[in-house]
Amino acid sequence: SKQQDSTTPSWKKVDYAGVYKDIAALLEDENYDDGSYGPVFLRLAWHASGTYDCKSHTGGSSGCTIRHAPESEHDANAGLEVARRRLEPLKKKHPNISYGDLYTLAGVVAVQELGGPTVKWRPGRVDKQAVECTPDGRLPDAAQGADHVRDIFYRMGFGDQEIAALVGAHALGRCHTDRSGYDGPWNASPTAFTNFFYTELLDNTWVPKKWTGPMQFVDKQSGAFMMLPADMAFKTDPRFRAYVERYARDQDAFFADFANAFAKLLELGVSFPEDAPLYRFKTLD
Ligand code: DDH
Repeated sequence: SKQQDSTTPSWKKVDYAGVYKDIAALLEDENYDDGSYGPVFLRLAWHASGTYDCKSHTGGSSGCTIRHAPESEHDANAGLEVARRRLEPLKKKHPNISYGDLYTLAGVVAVQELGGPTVKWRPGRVDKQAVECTPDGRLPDAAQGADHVRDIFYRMGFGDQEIAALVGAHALGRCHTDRSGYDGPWNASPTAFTNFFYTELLDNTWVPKKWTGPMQFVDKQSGAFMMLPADMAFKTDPRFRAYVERYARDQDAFFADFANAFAKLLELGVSFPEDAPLYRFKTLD
């Protein structure tokens, strides 16, 4: 009834399994990148969430300020308008979903539909206005090493094992010279969620790329795959490396730890309604 409709919070009026399916239907496009929007959807979900500061309790996916300038224009977010534009028709189709819920759910869909683990997810984020944008500099700088990576992720409230698991997302997608300035994919199957970030990191000899672009590494043998300076920290730092060795050996351990750390990332700083259900969505087939 009308009465019920006006008292029901908007997050309860959304068919989230339906949104999941609609996002999944947007993943494939043979003319885009390696054929899937999954990697850039995942990067959007992560950058929407990774601004969290556990001391001031600011940032995170809750307000979804990543869609507003100036946060949308921070260097780290270059190229994410591609993902936002692709998802926009779903905001029209499901007007009661918040952007924070839509973008984080897109990350879950990407992980699951590209062959990764099931990721628990809850709705109920409430969008905020541009005045609440987070300051620049909260996301990691790819040019730096282990100390910087720890500073950034400890600020979100993560420990070394969780950080090492999260960076395994770099099995997916690629770097774009017109976005970050870096170039190339991390492995030969950038649209499959695997533990290849760890196996490639350990199995290859990585040498500085000879070019005029920013300092990055390429595999010595083929020159086809890349690592960021910040990625190399997971090979050179002994405490990170212990997890890298485990995840390279044991994909199930990686999937389990990634699923937990990624679900936590998407919830940083969010105060969910008490009755928000926890979803475990089924993959499409
Ligand atoms: Fe990342 N990432 N990321 N990343 N990331 C880039 C691409 C992708 C760093 C830098 C870059 C995570 C952690 C880190 C994904 C997911 C995740 C690019 C290239 C840079 C640079 C962007 C471009 O040119 O298009 C750094 C530094 C870190 C770190 O210090 C740990 C995490 C935690 C995740 C996650 O999802 C949990 C994905 C996916 C991509 C590929 C995007 C695409 O369009 O393809």
